[in-house]
Amino acid sequence: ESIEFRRRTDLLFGLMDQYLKNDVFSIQKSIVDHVEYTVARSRFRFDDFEAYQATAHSARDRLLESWNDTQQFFKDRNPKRVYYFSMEFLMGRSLLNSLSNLGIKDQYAQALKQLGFDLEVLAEQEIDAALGNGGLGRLAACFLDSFATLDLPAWGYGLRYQYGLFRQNIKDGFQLEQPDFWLNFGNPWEVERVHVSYSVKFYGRVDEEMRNGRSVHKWIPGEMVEAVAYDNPIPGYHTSNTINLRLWAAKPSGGFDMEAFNTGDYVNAILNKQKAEAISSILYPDDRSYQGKELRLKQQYFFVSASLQDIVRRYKDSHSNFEEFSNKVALHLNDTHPAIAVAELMRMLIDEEWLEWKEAWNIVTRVFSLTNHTIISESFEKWPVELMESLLPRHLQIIYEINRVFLEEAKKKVGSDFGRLARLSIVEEGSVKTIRMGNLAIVACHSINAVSQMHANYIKSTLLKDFCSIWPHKFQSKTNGVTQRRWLAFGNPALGDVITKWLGTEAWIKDLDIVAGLRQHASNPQLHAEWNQARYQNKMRLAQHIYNISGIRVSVDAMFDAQVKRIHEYKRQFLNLLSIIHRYDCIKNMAADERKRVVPRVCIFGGKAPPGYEFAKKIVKLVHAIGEKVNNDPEVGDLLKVIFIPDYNVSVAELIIPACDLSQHISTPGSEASGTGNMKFAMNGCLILGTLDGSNIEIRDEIGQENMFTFGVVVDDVPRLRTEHRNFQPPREFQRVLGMIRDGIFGFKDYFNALCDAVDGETGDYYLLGRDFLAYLEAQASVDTAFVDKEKWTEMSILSTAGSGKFSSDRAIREYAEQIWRVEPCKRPV
Ligand code: TH1
Repeated sequence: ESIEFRRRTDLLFGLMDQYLKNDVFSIQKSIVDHVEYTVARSRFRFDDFEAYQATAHSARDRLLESWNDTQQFFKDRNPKRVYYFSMEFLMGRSLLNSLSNLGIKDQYAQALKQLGFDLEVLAEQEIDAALGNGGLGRLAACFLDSFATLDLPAWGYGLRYQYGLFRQNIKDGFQLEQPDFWLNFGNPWEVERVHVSYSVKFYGRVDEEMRNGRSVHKWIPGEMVEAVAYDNPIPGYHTSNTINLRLWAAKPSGGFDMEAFNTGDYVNAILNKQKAEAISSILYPDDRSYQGKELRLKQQYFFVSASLQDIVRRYKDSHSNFEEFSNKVALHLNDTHPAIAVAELMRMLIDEEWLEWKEAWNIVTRVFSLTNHTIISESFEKWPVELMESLLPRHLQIIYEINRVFLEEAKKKVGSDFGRLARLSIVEEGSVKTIRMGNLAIVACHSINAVSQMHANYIKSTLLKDFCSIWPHKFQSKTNGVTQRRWLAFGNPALGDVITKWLGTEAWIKDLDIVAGLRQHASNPQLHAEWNQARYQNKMRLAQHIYNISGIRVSVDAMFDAQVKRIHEYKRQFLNLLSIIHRYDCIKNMAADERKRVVPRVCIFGGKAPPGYEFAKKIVKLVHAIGEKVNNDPEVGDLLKVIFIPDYNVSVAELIIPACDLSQHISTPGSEASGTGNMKFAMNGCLILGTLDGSNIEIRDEIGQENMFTFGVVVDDVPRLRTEHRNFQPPREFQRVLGMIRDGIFGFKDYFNALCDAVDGETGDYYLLGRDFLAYLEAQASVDTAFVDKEKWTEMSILSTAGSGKFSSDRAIREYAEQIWRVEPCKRPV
C-alpha cells in the first residue's frame, strides 16, 4: 500500500504544474473547453448564455482550487471556527463578484473580448440566487464576503431552497407572484457532496430506559429525511482564502421504513418518500408575522440538525471528548429562526454523547450567540406545544427542562413577581400553549446583539426589558454593515476608479475607513467633474433600463429619487406617495412661468409586497395608478415621473443604487431595526432623506447632519403620539391628497380606501403619517433647494461617501469576531 501511495503522490506532484493558470490564453482555453465538455456545445458555435455557463465553470475551477486548499489549511491549523446559521442567504449573482475577488476579472474580460463576447453582457445572463427576503438575508451574504476577506475560519450554514423568493410580475399595475425556479439551468456555483449527508429525524416517540444506573432517552423517529450538502465556495478579496457556504437539500432517505415496502404498496411508498424533498423546496416570504406553519419548523430543524451533526463530526475528527468544544466552536443564530439548535445540541450531547445535563448546558451556553433583527414582536416565532410535541417530542422535553431550571434561577433574581416570570418563561400559557423561540435563544445564548445603536437602546427598554434586567451583560449592539466590494467597487466601477484615483490607493476596498480621505478634496472642482461624470454614466444606464421595461423616457438631468426595499406599512412608502401627489397637485395649480422653477424629479419605487399582505399589495397598485396619471399628463412633462421597477432583487439594486441622487429611508422611528440599503446608497454618494430611525442616526453622525436630510418625530415621542391621535387634527395638505385618492383622481376609486382609512380612520394613524406630513414636505423642499446648487450637492455627495467608512461589513464582522465569537484570522499563505 505504501508503494502504491508513493507512486500516487509522485504522480500528483508531477501534475502540480497543472494548477490553473490565469493568463489570457489559458483562460480562453479553459472557457472553450467548458463549452465543449461541460455545456456540450461546439466550441465553434455557442451563444451568450452558453458562453456565460462556460465562463462560470471556468471561474468555478479556480474557486475550487482555492477552496480545497483553504479547507485543508483550516484542518491542519484547527483554529476556533465560527458557524453562521441562517435561514436566508441572499447572494445575488456570482460571476463578476468571484472574478473580481479572485483578482482575475480583467484577464477574463480580455479573454472573452477576443472570443467575441462581452463579460458584462455575459454576467447579465446569470439568474440571481435569491434565497432570502431582504435585509436579513443580504446581511448574511455581506457577512460571508467579509468573513472570507478577513481570513476568518468561518462557515455559513443554511437551506438550499429549490424556489427562492417569488418573482414579482406586474399585470395592470397589480403584483403577481411567480415561482423562482432558479436551478432550472443548473448552478455552476455549487458542488453537490453526495457523500456528505446526514439523516434527520422527525415525529415518533421517546422511550426512557435505564442504562448503567442512568436514565437515558431514546427517540424513535416516525420519519427520516436525508440532508445532502451543497457547498458554495465564497472567495475573499485579495487573499487566497475561500470559505464555504454549506446549504442542505432534503432527499428521501434510503433504508428507513422498510415495512411500508413490504406491505406491497411499492408505488405509494416511493411517492411518500418523495415528499421529503418538500422540506427544502421553498423559501417562506417574510411578512413579519409568525404563522405557525409546520413546514417552516421542519425546515428550521432540518438544517439545524444536519449542520450540528456536521460540526460535531468535524470536531470529533480531532478530539476525543468535549472539553475543548467551546474553545473550538462558535455558533451564531441569525435571528431566532434557527433557535431550535439550542435544544438539538443539548439532545446530541446528552442522548448521543452521554454528557450530564450540567456539562451539556455549560457547553451550549458558551457556544451560542444570537442577533436580533427586529422590534416587531409579532415576528417572534412561537410554536404550539402540540405541534412541537408531535414533530420533535424529545426536544419538547428538553425545552421544558431548560425552562424549569431557568425559572428557578430567575426566581432568585426577581422574587415572586409572577407577571415578570410569565413574560420570561420559554413556555407561554394561553388558549394555545406555545414555545417562545426568542426566549429559548436568549436563555441559552451568551450574547444577544441588536443591529444598530438605536435598536439596542430600544429593545432594552421594550421587547427585551425583562431579560435585560436580569442579564444586562448579555446584550450588546453591533451596527450592521455592507460589503463595499459588491456594492461600490464592483457594482459602481466608474465611481470606484475616481475614488481610487483621488485617494491614490485601492486600499479602501479592504479598509473602507480610508474613504474619509476624500473629505480634503470635497470642494475640488476637478474631483466634482469626475465624480459627476461617473454618476452621469450610471444614470444613463438606469434611464435605459427604465425605458426598456416601461417605454418611458426619463431625463437624466432630473433628480433620481429612489425608495427601494420590501413593501411594508412601517417603511411608509405611502408617505412618499402622498408627497408625490402633493407635488403633482402643486404643479397642476401653478402658472406656466412658475413651473420653470420646479426641480424635475424621477420618483423610483421598487420592492416586493408579501403575497398575503393586502396593504402592501395596494401600495404597489397605487404607485402604478399615480404613475399612469402623472407620466401621461402633458402639463407635467419631465417635471415629475413616477416609475415602478418590477422584481426588485440584488441585481436590480446594483443597477439602481449607483444611479440615484436621493434615496428615502423614512420608517416611523422605532420600527426599522437598522436598514442596510441606506448604507449602500450613502457609500455610492447618494444623499439620504430619512427619519431618525435605525442606522440612519449613525449615518447622520458619520457623514454630518448638514449632508443629509432628516425630518419627523423622534422615537421617544412615538408612544405618546400614538395614544393622543384622537386630539390630533391632520394638516389640510394631508387631507387634500387623501381626498384626491378617495375621489378617484388616480382611478380604482374604492380600491385604495383601505390605505386612506389606515391613516385617517378611527383606528388612528399608527405609523404617524399625518403627524410627519408637513415636516416631510419641508424636508422635500430643502432637497429641491439643495439640488439646484450643483456644487453644493456634489460636495454633499462626496461627503456622503467619505463618511461611510463605518458601514462596511468588515467593521461589523471584526467586532463580532473580537467581542462575541473570539475567533481569529487564519490566513492561508499563497
Ligand atoms: C431586517 C430588518 O427589518 C432591517 O431593519 C435590518 O437592517 C435587517 O433585518 C438586517 O439586520 C429583518 N428581516 C427580517 C426577516 C424575517 C424576520 C425578521 C426580520 S428583521 C423573516
